[in-house]
Amino acid sequence: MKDLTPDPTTLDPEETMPRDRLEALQLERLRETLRHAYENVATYRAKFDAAGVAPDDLKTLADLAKFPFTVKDDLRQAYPFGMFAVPRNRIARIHASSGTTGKPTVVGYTAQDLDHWAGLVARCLRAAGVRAGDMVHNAYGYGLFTGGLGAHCGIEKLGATVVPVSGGMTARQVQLIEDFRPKAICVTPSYMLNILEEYHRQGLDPGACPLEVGIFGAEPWTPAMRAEIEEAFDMHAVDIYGLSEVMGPGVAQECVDTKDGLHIWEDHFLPEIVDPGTGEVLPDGEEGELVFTTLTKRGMPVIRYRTRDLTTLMPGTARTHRRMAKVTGRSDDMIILRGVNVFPTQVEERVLAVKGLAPYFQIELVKAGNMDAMRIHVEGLPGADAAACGVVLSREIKERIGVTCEIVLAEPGGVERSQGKARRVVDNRAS
Ligand code: DLL
Repeated sequence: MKDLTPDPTTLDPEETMPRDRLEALQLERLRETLRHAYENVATYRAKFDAAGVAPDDLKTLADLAKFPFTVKDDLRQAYPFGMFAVPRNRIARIHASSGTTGKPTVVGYTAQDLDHWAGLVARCLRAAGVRAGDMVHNAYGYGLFTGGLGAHCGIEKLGATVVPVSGGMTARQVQLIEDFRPKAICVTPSYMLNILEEYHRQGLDPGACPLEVGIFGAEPWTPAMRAEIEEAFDMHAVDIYGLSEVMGPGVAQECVDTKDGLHIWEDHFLPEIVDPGTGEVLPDGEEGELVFTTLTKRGMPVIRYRTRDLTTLMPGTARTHRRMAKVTGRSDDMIILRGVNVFPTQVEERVLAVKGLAPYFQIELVKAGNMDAMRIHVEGLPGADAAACGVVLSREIKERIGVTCEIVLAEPGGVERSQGKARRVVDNRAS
């Protein structure tokens, strides 16, 4: 793999700002954001009033802990535009996340918000080793999902060439990669495995593909998955994180030269880690739920937004901004099986560790009498003894995760393939 370390002189000055200056900037922006939200959004005004706090009560960054949290349900209650902090006609673009039930969560951006967003995604791409003039294949879905357009505008902002492919039509994705010869790809890691399978199907060598780096996000993925992709394609695989409520892709990015967690762009987003049960703020280094306050968004600022994503904050390395560890999972995706907490990422690690199993899996939850049970659907690789691999997987899961599960071996191609964000868990307990 090539050394893609960016030229340090091309970084934004904010990326390497000394901590004291960064924190002074955060405080100034935070004060302004609290005022803007309180004065223009009924939900924030009501919440602050009920908690007995006002924007002027914030004297230090630590004072943020006095302010109430915002949760997804607050955004749903305000559907569609109640969280906007500027008149509707100043909103330049709307995105929405589908949500599994009920109404989508709507987010809005002013022209300036869009400009910041593009600049931050450009920053992410540069940290991943992409430079002006490089070509980037963008396979994140276009539309209301923030992935496609979010990455698109960042690629353009960096001065790179964007190929706006969107998701799906995997055979065509491979053809375009082979014919256009992009240096980088933006896509979910699970869909990259689909692309890998298509390379094999077409009899092409993925190791000889033109890609040098993949910017993978929108779902949790493990170091084992990084190794799988890097080895198969002979390319770097780095992590990009974000969520629509806070902006979209580009809230945090892993640097290609260190691959040691994701730098959160702290000049625009203030992270906290809280105990998911009590809401108490936890010190850096402890795992908990990630909470974000935006520092520059005007269209739809969010104050102490509970992401449900579980991670740990760590000091900066390649940048002065703090890092977050790879997301373990969402608290809503946690499976509790006979008292043991299980995340799909733990299953992913175990499936990828068994040589002879294909890197696809799906977890099915079922009822066995009164108890919940977990089935794991997997496939053997061509020529492997799938049954023996299944026995190894079941033993590994028992030993390393501490739960008993049933392994269901599917025919090659039998496990559902990701079309974007992988559906890792199917809950059939009610049926
Ligand atoms: O998934 C934004 C995005 C697009 C990020 C493309 C990166 C690349 P939502 O659809 O609102 O936005 O989903 C946000 O996806 O709260 C996490 O649970 C999960 N997620 C996003 N990035 C990562 C990541 C986009 N790198 C939700 N690792 C978040 C783990 C991630 N989970």
